[in-house]
Amino acid sequence: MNMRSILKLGVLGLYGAAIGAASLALTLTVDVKTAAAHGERSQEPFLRMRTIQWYDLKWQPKVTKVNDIATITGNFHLAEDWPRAVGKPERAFFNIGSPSPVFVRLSTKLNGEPTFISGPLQIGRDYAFEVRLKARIPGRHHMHAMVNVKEAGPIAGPASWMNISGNWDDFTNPVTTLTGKTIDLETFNFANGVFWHLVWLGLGCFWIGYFVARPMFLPRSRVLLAYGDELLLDPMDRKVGWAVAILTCALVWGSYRYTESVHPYTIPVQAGESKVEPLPIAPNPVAIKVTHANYDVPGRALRVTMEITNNGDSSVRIGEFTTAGVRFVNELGRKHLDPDYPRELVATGLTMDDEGGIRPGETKEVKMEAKDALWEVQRLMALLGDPESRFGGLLMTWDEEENRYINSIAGAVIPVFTKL
Ligand SMILES: [Cu+2]
Repeated sequence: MNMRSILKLGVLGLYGAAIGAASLALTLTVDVKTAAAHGERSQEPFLRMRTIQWYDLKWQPKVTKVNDIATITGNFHLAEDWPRAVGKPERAFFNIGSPSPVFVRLSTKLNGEPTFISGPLQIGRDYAFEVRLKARIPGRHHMHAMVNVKEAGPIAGPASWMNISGNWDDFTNPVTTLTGKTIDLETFNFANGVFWHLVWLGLGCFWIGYFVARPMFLPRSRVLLAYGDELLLDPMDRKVGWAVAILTCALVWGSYRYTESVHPYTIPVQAGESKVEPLPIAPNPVAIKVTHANYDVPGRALRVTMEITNNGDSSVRIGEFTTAGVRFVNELGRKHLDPDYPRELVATGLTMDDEGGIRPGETKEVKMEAKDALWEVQRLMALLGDPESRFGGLLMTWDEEENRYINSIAGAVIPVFTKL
């Protein structure tokens, strides 16, 4: 290495140090606020529109005190038009998306069954969920229902703001063990956890440090490759190796013996697979075939042409189109809208070319328009940049007896820049 490159490296190093010092100083002097949302809008539209389709979500109550119980309930449908690019829900886990553990999740039920491990979910079917939460950290939190799908990642549903008041220090999470002892999970064996982290961290650091202090990994590896291991075999290395191996085994064996003597009755953490039957298929006299769809870019409107067949004996009318948690409603849909649903996810611009409804036995072509700035605000129309530009969502219709029918619809979207 010549003088010039040493100088160059030195200057580079100085730059690095200066940037590090500057960012540290900035963090300390500027009042850095924590992020309030999760970037859910940057999740690809096909993930939000054509995988898990959420409906009837409720967050109750929206204001709690530390230690109070809240619930999130609702339903979801697994879209028939599940994208090819997304892993199939053969192993899925229902969860809640929140900014750190602001609530403690006490229980999760899918279709009434306790679900604490992952398992398969069926495409084309529906599930009802109920999550019980205990308020832990005060603040205003954005709480999402969420399904983690293996090979697809977390698929976040709509969120509502939930407020927690009070003091974090007052939080307790008591449980009664099998032997009748009551412990507080918030603080139970905290020091023990820290102790064991330090023990293994210390041993690991010693092990790496010992070999780093001898010739470093790369020179060792080159010697090994060139001359074999004879040259590298130091009697001291062998002794240290044996000592660490014996110490590790002794620590593992001893700590297990000790734990068994202190807690003689334990059960392992449960693994396996949850097997939850989907909700029974509800009778639905409405059949829908999407024949054409386009998105009016300047007008911010999705226009869908559908052939709707009513096989029932009462005429039906469209009231809501919901996608990615955004609910487009007309007057009929608004009548059935939960007033507690987050306002920022409700759009009123749902219209039909003919509001007359579909009579029993009739097959009718309906042109629906869902128009709102939310398409852009929620960045849903980023789907026009995808190699597979398809929309998806749930279309809700009501008959004259106020029965609701839900159809999952999907289709290719063509962008247009003028009204056709
Ligand atoms: Cu959020």
